[in-house]
Amino acid sequence: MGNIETTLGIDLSAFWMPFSANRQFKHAPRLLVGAKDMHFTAHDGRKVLDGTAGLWCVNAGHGREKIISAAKAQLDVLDFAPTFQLGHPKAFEAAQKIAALAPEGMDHVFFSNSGSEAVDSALKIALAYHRARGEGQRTILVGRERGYHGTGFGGISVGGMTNNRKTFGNLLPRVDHLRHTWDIEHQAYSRGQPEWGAHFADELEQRIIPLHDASNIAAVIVEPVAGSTGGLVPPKGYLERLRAICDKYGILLIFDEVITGFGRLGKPFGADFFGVTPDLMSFAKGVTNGTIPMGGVVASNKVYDAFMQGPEGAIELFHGYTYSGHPVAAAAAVATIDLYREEGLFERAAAIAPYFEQALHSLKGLPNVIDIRNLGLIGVIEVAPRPGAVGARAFDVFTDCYANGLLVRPAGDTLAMSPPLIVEKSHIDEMVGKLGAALKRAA
Ligand code: PXG
Repeated sequence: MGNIETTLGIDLSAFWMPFSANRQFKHAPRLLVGAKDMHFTAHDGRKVLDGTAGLWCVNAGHGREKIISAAKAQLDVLDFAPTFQLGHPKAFEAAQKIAALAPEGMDHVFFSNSGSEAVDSALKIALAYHRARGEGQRTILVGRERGYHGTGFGGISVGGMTNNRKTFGNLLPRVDHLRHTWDIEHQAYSRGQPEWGAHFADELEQRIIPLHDASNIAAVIVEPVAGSTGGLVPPKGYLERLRAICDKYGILLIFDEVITGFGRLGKPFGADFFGVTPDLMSFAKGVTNGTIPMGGVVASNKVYDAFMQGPEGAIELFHGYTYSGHPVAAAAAVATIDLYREEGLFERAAAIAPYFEQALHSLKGLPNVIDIRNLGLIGVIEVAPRPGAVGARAFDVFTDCYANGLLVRPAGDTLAMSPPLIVEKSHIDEMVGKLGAALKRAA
């Protein structure tokens, strides 16, 4: 520990790191001090290939001049302005850009500062929507096992990741969960969407609705592709069925697009990729290319219009954040979305996805690999857990890759890759080569 601290002249003790083994990290730190395009620079000057776009957010690659200069220019003009009963131009411009990118009929954007706040905002909008329409008894929120919706109390309640939930209980009182959509027996090594498993959506109509009655259910929230839990790709037809059942019973469908938004699947949103339009979409991460925190909710016109009733002077939604539509974040979002379009990065992701898929699946047959899943620029390798030590093998692969100049993301016994959309074939070859070598060593 002394080495890095002496080299960099910093003390690591004060920062209580999120989702991290603090003591282990502080004994063997991995510090990143710079980044450009596809690479981080580690504290010792080594280049580390960013196989994960940071945490699934730096979709245009690091250090993009256009975004950085837009944020700097905004700071010079207007560092902060409230958006409660006041406004500033960039927030409106950013909302307009996001709405233009979103599926048809989804023209309104509520801003938060993170994905967790985006999810909690979406859940609150769903509850308030039903109340505004005189169906205030619709308060049940339905999530899914292995879902990740951030770490707010709403998000962990509808989420389905055990470690995130067990300590904090199920704090929303009225929540249920669909089962997750992964089944190794029928789906292992699917390339893209599994053929089998659309029927998992029927649980909504066959178990959840009969149990609670549809008249009490506000919304169903799912990630189009479950990201953090290990890239669970929806079976063909699954999301379509969820949409149809929600429509039949007046239940709102929320897509949590925090990972799938802004080009990860080669389209603006997962909704576009799958051709299924939700009522609400939460987003974050790629909206500013990770430069400045920002998240939000895109609402369908149906939802928004339900609020725009009654006296004009009435506040329609008692919800918001000091930094909703922060000028610097809004400026970064505008520049980011322009950059995605100018460089055709979503199309680029779609074009290189088949190469990525082919490369990933070449790892089949390596020691302990039990499944490989992919869609767009999401790729996940699942390894068998070591007996009595869940996650240890994947963590070893992660540290081995890092030591050899590649960043991958371990979660349980999966290793996720989600490179920036500027990734080249040579980067993909390097990623798969280094990961393969680490997998062999991690036996
Ligand atoms: N929804 C989804 C689908 C997410 O993936 C959030 C909400 C929460 O976003 P914030 O900005 O509050 O963190 C996320 C976040 C990983 C990893 O390793 C994934 C996330 C965050 C950190 C790590 O998979 N996703």
